[in-house]
Amino acid sequence: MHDSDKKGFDTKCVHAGIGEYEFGSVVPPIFQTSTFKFKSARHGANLFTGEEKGHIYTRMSNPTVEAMENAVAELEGGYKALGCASGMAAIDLIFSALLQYGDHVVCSTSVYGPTRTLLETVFSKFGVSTTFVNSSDHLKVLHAIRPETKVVYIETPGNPTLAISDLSEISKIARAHSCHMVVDNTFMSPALQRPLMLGADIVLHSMTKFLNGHADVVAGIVVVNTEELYIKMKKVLNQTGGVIDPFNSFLVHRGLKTLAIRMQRHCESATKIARYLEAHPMVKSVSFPGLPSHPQHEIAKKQHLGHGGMIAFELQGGFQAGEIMMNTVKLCQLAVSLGGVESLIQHPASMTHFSMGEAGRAAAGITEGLVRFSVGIEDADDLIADLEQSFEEIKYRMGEKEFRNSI
Ligand code: LCS
Repeated sequence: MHDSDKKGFDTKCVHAGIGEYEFGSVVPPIFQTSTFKFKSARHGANLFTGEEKGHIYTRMSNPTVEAMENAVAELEGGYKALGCASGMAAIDLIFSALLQYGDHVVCSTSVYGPTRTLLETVFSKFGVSTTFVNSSDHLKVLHAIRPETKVVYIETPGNPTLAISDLSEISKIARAHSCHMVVDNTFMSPALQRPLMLGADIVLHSMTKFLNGHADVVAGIVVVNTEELYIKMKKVLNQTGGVIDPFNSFLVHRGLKTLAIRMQRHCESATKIARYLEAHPMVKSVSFPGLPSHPQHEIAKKQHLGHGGMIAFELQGGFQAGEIMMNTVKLCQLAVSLGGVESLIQHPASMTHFSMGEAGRAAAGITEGLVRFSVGIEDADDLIADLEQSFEEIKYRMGEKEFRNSI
């Protein structure tokens, strides 16, 4: 057990990855440098052979980046982490490091659109095949595994439907078939779900979302549970070069300090808003893991420490009503991305999941009228008031009669 394992999660958020610095600086300095001077030719050579420890070149390692990586690894309970240029760069790193020609992947159907597209259009070119399954039914994962399956890739809650997959059950299946179990933990963050503790081998994040939390950085991270996996990933990252830069690392590290309290507020507000939406006559259905009506609510209770800040809902009045809502909300902003302090609303079928195509979306349960809401940390009552005035606009613009007919 690490000494830090004994500390509470909120304490770890504030202190993880922070060391002692020059001038007594409380905050890690930003080493905004591409390269590091050697003391001598021998010193440079020793750094390359590994006989001496130190930094050589920022694509290989950088102290500001390492501080942030150590913090995220500690929060996830992993061995080490690798900062990447984006969430997609993190996903690409995992597949590039673990797969080769002839290998097979089992992947959740409800994943961020470009994750599916990456497997279908890029990795397929290199002879990697993928079976997409509704991983909310863990037996579907089991039945999709073939002798050549190397990776089981799960996103839970899935983007944008918020479908939940049982991580303990699926990791048992992956282990029994010698597959690496990879989990995209972007929607929950380690404050609410720790996949490595539930049997996963690798966790990744789009740190663009909750980990940074302030909508001002694009970044990703891969957290691994063994030294062997770390060495494998590090070698590939060094060759492919999709690393995070020092300034973005600094910003993410700063964001991590408030992760626990931000997530607490996201959870409280999203629960209140999900209940409001579920009771609203103009809402057809609401998907939020914390509602008893969520199909996998029992699994969510088992593996979440809170149910997050993401809600998906379907309006009565379908696409047209959705379009009016997006054009009339005032406090909630119409934008893709999620997990920031500000509330964002978007339409997956025409935006984040457009690249999946209609068939892909249908298989993932993404209806044309689905609205995705990333609940920020504003006053929940202000957000509800904003939605309410938007519902009034829908009624007004569609006309009571036309609205009823479209239901
Ligand atoms: N994984 C999940 C679950 C995501 O939601 C995203 C981005 C990524 C990975 C990729 O991360 P990125 O490269 O953008 O840092 N999701 C987005 C979304 O739903 N709207 O805009 C981006």
